[in-house]
Amino acid sequence: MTAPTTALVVIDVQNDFIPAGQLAVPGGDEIVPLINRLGRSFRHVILAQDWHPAGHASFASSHPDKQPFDLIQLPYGEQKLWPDHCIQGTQGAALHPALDLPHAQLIIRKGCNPDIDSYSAFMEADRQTPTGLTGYLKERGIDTVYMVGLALDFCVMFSALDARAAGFNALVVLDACRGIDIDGSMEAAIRRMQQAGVALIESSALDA
Ligand code: VGL
Ligand code: ZN
Repeated sequence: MTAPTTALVVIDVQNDFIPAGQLAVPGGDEIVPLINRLGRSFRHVILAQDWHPAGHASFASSHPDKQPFDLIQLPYGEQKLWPDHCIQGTQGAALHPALDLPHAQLIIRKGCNPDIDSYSAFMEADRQTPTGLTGYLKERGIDTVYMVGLALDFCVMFSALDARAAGFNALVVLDACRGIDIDGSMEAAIRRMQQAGVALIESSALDA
């Protein structure tokens, strides 16, 4: 069992992010058994769930003449556009059926504001609106967060950066993540996380 001051945060392991989903992350389903196993050694498990209303600002379909993966300018800054995904209440937004973490106590749903995206489980893309996760973790006396899930180069990275910014020790378990990897996003994500002091580890380091 890891220390009671540590938590596992499982990011966006949802049907739309696994192969055959609307925004498939290659190999996204391969990490589920490992996440289930890791989860057993954490007292505190938190799930993040991408949870958009239909017509969300991050969907290419919401903008005339735009395609998925185009970049646009929104009031809070640059936004990459995605295929419609993780629409509230749909099967695509549901957690992967093989995810087996019955002791998880909190599900943080994010990206719910129709006008603002939220890759991070801590803070929306306007960088102003907290999800409440920092307060939850602090109230529970947690100082260290391990992160796993999808996608390494988007939601996992931004969650890990925000965990550091909020003063937590942050570790990303690389073999329990998969990335989208567009336009060099994977390499850039690894570099940004290293620069921010996020520890990049393998799950074998947790078995010790
Ligand atoms: C994600 C793109 C759009 C993710 C969510 O979970 O990494 N990526 N929405
Ligand atoms: Zn999304």
